[in-house]
Amino acid sequence: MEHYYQPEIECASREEIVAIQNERLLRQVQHVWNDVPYYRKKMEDAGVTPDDIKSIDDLHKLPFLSKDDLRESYPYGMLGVPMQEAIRIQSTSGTTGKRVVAFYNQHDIDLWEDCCARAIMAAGGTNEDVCQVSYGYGLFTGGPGLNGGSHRVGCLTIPTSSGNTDRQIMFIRDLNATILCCTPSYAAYIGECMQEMGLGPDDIPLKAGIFGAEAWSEEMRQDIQKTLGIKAYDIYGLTELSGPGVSFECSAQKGMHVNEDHFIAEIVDPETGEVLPEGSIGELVFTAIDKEAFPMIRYRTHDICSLTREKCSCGRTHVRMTRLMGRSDDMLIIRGVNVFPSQIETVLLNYGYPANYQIIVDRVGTTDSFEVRVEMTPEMFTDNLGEITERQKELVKGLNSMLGLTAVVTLVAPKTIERSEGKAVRVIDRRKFF
Ligand code: DLL
Repeated sequence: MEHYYQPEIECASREEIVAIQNERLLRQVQHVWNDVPYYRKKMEDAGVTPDDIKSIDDLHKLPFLSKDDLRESYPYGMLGVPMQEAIRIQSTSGTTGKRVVAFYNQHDIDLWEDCCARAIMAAGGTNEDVCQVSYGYGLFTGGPGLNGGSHRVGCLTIPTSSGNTDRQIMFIRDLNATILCCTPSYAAYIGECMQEMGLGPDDIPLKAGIFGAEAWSEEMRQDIQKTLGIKAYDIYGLTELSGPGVSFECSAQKGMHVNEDHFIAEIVDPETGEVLPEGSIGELVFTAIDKEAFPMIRYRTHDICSLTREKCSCGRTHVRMTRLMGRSDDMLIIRGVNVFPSQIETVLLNYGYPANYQIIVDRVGTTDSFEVRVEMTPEMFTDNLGEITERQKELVKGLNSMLGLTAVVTLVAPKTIERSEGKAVRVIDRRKFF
């Protein structure tokens, strides 16, 4: 049976959703015009006033916001409410060294937690469940977001945060955790540790996982589902728009429903910014139509995917985004070829390797060197060099047919690539330092 947190809105008709979006967009544009001088100036520069925005069809007239704008307006330039009303900040994990500080008032926290509650119920969660939140807590949005959602659903919530993997497994077993929330790479690592302890899927009570915050492939999903004996659901979000729960997967596991009563999604050409027709692959742009303290209008996410309005078997009517294919700024251009880490992961998993790998790109003279370092499974591990060379050749071929590029493949011993308790670091691009 499909569970919904707010069925009246999650399953609303297109007309109802558009009516909500029209009303909220107009209100939001007036709000930023009156209360956010930084964005008002952008509108004035673009020659747009609130009168020009009569419905969501006029959304494309509004100027984009980018990470550069957030840096420029840092720290308080995009704050949309009086200081007395703002109650929380969250901040990006800063893996790229560019911190974003986002603000919330109580209304924003409420809608964020509602979105996370929708995701938990879409993964089958109810107040009977025990939900272990193993995303980091603190400035990162993963822990606080899912924690709030879990409370709203009425799950017994275990706020373990990330790390201390033995304790994670102990709590899952002792407290009968049925839902696990963490990054997919950490879920895979928990699975690895369980295997080392001699524990299989039948030794733990988990039934579902809500995994996001980083790219992962369908093959990785299958692996995690098998090792932990669960159904694994994708969840997407970013700090600028509140955090996890901007979109989430349902029982169909075929893309993530965008919470359209709060966020309008567009797909644009990453180069030109032109809005692309439905079904095209491009950069996701979001407008938060209901958030007050940090009202993002047409925020460029750099995330690459496509949108579909095809009917979903779960009964939800909100538009779905596909699994992320990568980021326009994470996309590597190696010898002129566009490469997403997710493509490499797909090849590795297809050949039976674990998702523990690193992509190392460098510049040698005028050409790019491209190495993929891959861990072998304990079963593959051997000191027979001939066998290893054969395996490496096979992977070079597989990668070549996926990417049209020749890589140097280096197979390394099991457990030699550093594990992550949060977002995994897959790419080392040394070219940036020259
Ligand atoms: O990662 C929020 C989050 C927490 C999402 C927990 C899901 C679960 P940031 O640290 O601001 O926020 O990073 C946002 O992470 O633009 C994507 O590039 C990436 N990302 C988030 N979810 C997914 C996902 C959180 N499901 C950035 N698949 C986004 C792939 C994801 N990438």
